[in-house]
Amino acid sequence: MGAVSGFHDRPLAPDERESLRDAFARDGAVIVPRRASPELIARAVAAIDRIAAAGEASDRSFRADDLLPRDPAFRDLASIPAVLQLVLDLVGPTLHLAQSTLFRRPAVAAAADDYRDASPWHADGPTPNHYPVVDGVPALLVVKVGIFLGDVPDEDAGALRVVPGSHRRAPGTWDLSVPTPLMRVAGPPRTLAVPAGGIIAFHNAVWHGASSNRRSEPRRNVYLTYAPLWHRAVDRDQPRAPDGWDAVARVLHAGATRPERAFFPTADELDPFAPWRAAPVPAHGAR
Ligand SMILES: O=C(O)CCC(=O)C(=O)O
Repeated sequence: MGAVSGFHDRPLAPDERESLRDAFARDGAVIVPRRASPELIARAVAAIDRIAAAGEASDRSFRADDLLPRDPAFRDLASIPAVLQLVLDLVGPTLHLAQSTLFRRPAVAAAADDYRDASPWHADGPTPNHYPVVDGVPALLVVKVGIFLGDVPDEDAGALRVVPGSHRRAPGTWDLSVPTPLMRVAGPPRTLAVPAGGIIAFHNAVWHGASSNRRSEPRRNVYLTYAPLWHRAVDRDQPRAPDGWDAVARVLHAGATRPERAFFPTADELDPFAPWRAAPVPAHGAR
């Protein structure tokens, strides 16, 4: 999970693209060899502090979603060429942000009872059904990109930790009944230390977590979840069809309903198209 060389405006060279793709396939997480410049970091930090101060007491850990409308700095962070190159290589030719989230995590005891103070080990995606399993392994549906706006050298600073290779284990092989399920998953965790502006990309199925920040400086970062266009947004409402539209028109208008945690349309919601479809929609996990 290699070294960082250069700021965010420098695209990846072809050999960097290839080695990142290989490392991502093997480990399920990579450090992108670019970082946000000090100028972009300063703007993003100012935006996060402003939003956090308006939203909650500053000694609490803080989270906000749907970032792009909130500040141009978030739009710049979401448009980093190296990240777009990597995500397009991994996810396919169309993209949107299914979710964007900021964290501001100060080191205070007051935050210790707050889930945002730390993130327990987990894999991302719909709960409890998970993303589909294809050929025995969880499909790559989204790539989550964490951009850290200060130095995060170790666990004391709240560094992201991953279990490399855990994205290649199907949900049925996870043992959630033990206190440290990761130990039954794939292998030992790895701490991803990054410099200020550092960028980490990871697979939806890779096990990850982060400990509390025990340093004096808050850990500020954003997580950007890049997904194919058909994947639903998780942090903002789908458009709603007016009452009275028929089922086909409602689905065409981006979904008739938005059940809680609906990451993609369910088979039920696609039913209106059944009469015109050549073959039934396969169930999740089916070949
Ligand atoms: O706290 C963190 O940095 C990790 C956040 C996380 O695991 C998540 O958003 O899925």
